[in-house]
Amino acid sequence: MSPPFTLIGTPYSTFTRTIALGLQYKGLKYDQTPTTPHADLAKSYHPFGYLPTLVIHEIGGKKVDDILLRESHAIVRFIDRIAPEPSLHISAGDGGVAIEEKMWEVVSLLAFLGFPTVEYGVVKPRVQALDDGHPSDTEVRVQIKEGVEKLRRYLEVIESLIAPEGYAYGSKLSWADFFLYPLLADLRMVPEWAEIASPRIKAWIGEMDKLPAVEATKPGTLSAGARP
Ligand SMILES: N[C@@H](CCC(=O)N[C@@H](CS)C(=O)NCC(=O)O)C(=O)O
Repeated sequence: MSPPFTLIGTPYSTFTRTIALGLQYKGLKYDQTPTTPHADLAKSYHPFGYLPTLVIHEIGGKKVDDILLRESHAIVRFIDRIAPEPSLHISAGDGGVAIEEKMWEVVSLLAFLGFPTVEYGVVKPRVQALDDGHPSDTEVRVQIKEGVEKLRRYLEVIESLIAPEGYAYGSKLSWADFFLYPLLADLRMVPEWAEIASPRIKAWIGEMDKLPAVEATKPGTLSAGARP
């Protein structure tokens, strides 16, 4: 029997991995169709060729005409509705926050600013240079200097918004962790990680690494040595 969902997107894509982490964590069965952004396949699922799209074949055991759900926030809402447990939400007090919506504040900062700051500012140019053998290490450091500083400040802000230990909200795993993990797992693969990642961020990623969902979604990612 084929699974009720198909996740469209290369495992290398950070947003795709966020959704894969959620599906895995909640025990939802899915196939994954790898594609890079803006490839014909991606465009056939997403009106702007972005990743991911979740193709819904079945809801609650009932077959439906395939529904294409795009945009990670919409997909997360769907996943939460059909599989509320185990919850990836927080409650007031978790990680010291006053209200539960603080998790969505961080998710939004990660989704809208995290990708350009981590990936375009640092990881992609650095990986390209490592793969091509040029520009040299010295040259690439100059090229991404501004991006590295921006990322350092960005991560300081994120760190100021999360709990001092454990997951982003202490003992409560949440969507914030699943939006942050793919970005920082990529960052860990480049030399800038050692300069930028604070002890808190390193401890956080160490906790995340222990999750079976993290292990299950690793193949095909930069941290597994893959390329898109
Ligand atoms: N708003 C989208 C953003 C998704 C996104 O940026 N995905 C990346 C891959 S990880 C992408 O498709 N990028 C293509 C581009 O930036 O042109 C969402 O939340 O799903």
